[in-house]
Amino acid sequence: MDKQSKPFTVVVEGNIGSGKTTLLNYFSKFSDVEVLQEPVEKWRDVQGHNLLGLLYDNPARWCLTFQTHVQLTMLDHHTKETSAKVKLMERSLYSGRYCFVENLHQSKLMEPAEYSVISEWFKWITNNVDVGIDLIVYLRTDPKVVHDRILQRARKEEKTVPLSYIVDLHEIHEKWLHDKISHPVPAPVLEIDANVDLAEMLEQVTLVENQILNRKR
Ligand code: DGT
Repeated sequence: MDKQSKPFTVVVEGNIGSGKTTLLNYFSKFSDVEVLQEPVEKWRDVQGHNLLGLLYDNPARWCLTFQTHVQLTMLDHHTKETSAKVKLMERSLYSGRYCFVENLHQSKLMEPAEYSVISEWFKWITNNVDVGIDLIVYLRTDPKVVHDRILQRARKEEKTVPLSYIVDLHEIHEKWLHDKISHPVPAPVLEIDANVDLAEMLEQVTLVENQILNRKR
């Protein structure tokens, strides 16, 4: 396939700790799939600044800066050219805007003027840049299950994440991708039960592998 053809673009969505990285790692073994992991490491070192750390330490001060940077790194992934047939991305511009920005707005951590600015950027990008996607894989979880996983993996910036934050993010993902009542859903949604342990989740993934890879069989 030449560089200009558009790949079948799949985005993996789900709460923090739902198993997105595990799913992406599984697909990295396929030669015709380009896997784009979420650039958490980039967010931890923006010219020496740990934006993720700043966000969790003082969300009201840093959330606009953080979301602006997330939007840039996601735009980079959406527009990245590839010769692979399938592009598999961890999260997207859409979950940045419809889940995280929305949650910051609803919880009043983000100022209304800041919400308007980031929303205008999002609107401009989606109206003027080809950021279309073909499939959303939604890893569906219970908040308590992922909260336990988050505490267990002990990423230093996340050590004080309260269950209530995970519940809010869960509800916002559900309204968007399961109930489909809050925001536009930009592609068909394939739901996977990600409450089970991650090895078991991968077994379910193998059953729908052809659908994720847009293969006929
Ligand atoms: P996984 O593999 O399902 O366990 O995925 P995680 O938890 O490694 O990745 P993710 O995207 O759920 O979250 C990574 C960290 O970055 C987590 O502390 C939440 C934060 N994060 C990710 N995207 C955004 C965003 O757009 N806004 C905000 N405020 N935080 C975000």
